[in-house]
Amino acid sequence: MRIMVVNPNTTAEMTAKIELSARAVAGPGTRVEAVTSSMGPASIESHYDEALSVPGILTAVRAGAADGYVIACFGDPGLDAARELADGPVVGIAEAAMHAAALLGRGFSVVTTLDRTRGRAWDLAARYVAPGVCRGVHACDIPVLELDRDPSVAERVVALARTALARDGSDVIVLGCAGMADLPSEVSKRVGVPVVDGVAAATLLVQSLVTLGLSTSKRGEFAPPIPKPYTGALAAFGG
Ligand code: 2AL
Repeated sequence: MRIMVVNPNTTAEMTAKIELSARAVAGPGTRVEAVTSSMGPASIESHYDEALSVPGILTAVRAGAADGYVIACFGDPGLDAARELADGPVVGIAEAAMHAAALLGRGFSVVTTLDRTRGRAWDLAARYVAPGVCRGVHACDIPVLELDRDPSVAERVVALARTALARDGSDVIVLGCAGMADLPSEVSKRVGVPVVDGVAAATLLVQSLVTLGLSTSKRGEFAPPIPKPYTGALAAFGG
């Protein structure tokens, strides 16, 4: 099977990290193709970035012709719209990580990038897990593109994870950015609890759904969008 992992930001170095994480867990019969969005912000760390990342994500999904799709940004941008477009299942990394974390303990804490991204993470937790399961969302105050450049990242994530576990009384850590996809083993070893990277979790969820022959229901809400003219810069998205 072919799984397309879409990096919704336009930074190819981050796509390479995402690809490694997805390939490390994919089964022998699974081809992982990681793609960098062709338009939009270099990193996604505001509602504005997130909104403007969606056309690039939908372009990639429309062109993808894969068996299933991962949206590899922790805000799960464009997830519902991608479900309307794609034939195969589509899973977001926050969605996958939070569902997986809920299977591993009574409660989890999210460790994310900038403080301003915490609201979106809380909104997604309210959608994906029962009240009280997400116990806290903590920001390490490292911008997304610094995750690759700052040598102190692992140290800071470990320190914040320890604080989060103690303060929230949680059992599991969820990494709140695709740019942290290289960290779960080291952080888990050092803090002593399961640490979930959403890129790996979403890749295996999509692989499982495809293996089960399951995909998004097209009965109602997620039916293909109604064709209509789009104007201006979005004219190509009309039908
Ligand atoms: C992210 C992410 O996963 N990719 C990106 O560009 N921004 N999430 C985040 N919380 O900063």
